[in-house]
Amino acid sequence: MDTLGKTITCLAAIAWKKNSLSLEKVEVEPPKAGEVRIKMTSTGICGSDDHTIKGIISVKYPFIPGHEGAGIVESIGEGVSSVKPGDKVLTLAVPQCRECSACLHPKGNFCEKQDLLPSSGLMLDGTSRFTCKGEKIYHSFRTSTFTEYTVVPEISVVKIDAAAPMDKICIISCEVATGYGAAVHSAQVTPGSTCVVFGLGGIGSAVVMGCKDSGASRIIGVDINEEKFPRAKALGVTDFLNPSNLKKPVQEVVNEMTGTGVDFAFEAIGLTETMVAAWDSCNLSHGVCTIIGVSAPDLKLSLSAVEVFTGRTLKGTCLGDYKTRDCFPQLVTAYLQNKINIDPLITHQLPFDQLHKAFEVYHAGKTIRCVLLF
Ligand code: PAD
Ligand code: ZN
Repeated sequence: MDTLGKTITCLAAIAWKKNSLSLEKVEVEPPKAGEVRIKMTSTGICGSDDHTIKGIISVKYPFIPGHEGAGIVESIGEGVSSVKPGDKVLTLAVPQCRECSACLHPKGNFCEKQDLLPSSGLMLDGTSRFTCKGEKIYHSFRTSTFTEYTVVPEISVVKIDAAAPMDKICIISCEVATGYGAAVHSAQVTPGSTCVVFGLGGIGSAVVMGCKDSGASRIIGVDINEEKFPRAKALGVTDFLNPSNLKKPVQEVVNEMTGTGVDFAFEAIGLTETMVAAWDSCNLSHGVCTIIGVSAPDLKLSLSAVEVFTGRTLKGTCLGDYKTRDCFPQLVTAYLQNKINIDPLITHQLPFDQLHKAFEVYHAGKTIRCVLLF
């Protein structure tokens, strides 16, 4: 069927309000200038999607969730030059415009054209490409991957190697870049170092993989769900802590176990109490605490002020600090060349129309990543 220039009616997930997700027939308009319409092939369920559906990350309702996506370009709008119909692509929750202060800074990656903080739910021209039952539907992160077709700005999409296996590769656009990248690129974990990872879900598991690949000698994994421990052990966790079973705060236990606190701590949950615990688990002089988890916008961290001057580093990271369009294709190539093995990070795959089942297994704490296939 020739879809070029036409509105496509297809299946999509819509969050009409907080905690309500339903599969609907939606109309997806053709891409405007500088935009790309993608036929999705796979998308992962990330903790951040759960945050948007629950309203922890503030978004506009009704919207189509999803950001960790892979697909094939169906059509392009006027002026688009970096991708063409038929290209395999990844969607980018943080774009790379290559013009703003973040993109021009050698280390910056939080492009000013991002739509997370704050979220407009609209394309760059201030309009939406989705409607359902006559109502305008908002985008999320300008990616909205829980749909058979989506429209994204050209700066939010990148072409990848044509040999990439589309049923797996979607997780490189968030889980792998974020978690693996937090260890190998943001914190730059050193050989022989000690690490603690708070949260052993999708992102935390990818952090563990990055710590292990960087040669960490001890990796302490912290999670309240012990079902996560066997897989985390296979990825490289050497010691486990379940804070619910401890008689003292988890950071005290980490400090006792390591003697002086860890060299590298990571928070991959999104709770202020675990962010503070990660910070307090770090070696006072040189420990590096990397916050990955996303919390609600009104929350504040409370840290002991006198313990800040001692030399520790507190750092946040978004998508592993990678410049997304420059670096994500390289991560895909690294996977194809067997330099990173992302396969153990995917524990479940389900057809897209079983989205509700996928969220059930996610909420039951059974998954590392569940990938939906179109
Ligand atoms: P997930 O739900 O797969 O994993 C969260 C894990 O935390 C689960 O294993 C839970 O059992 C565990 N957990 C929950 N509460 C506690 C607690 N009190 N103590 C210990 N463990 C606990 O989510 P995810 O791994 O996909 O995402 C994790 C966070 O990372 C989430 O906040 C998400 O928004 C954030 C994220 N950040 C970026 C970024 O670029 N910074 C990208 C993607 C996700
Ligand atoms: Zn994500």
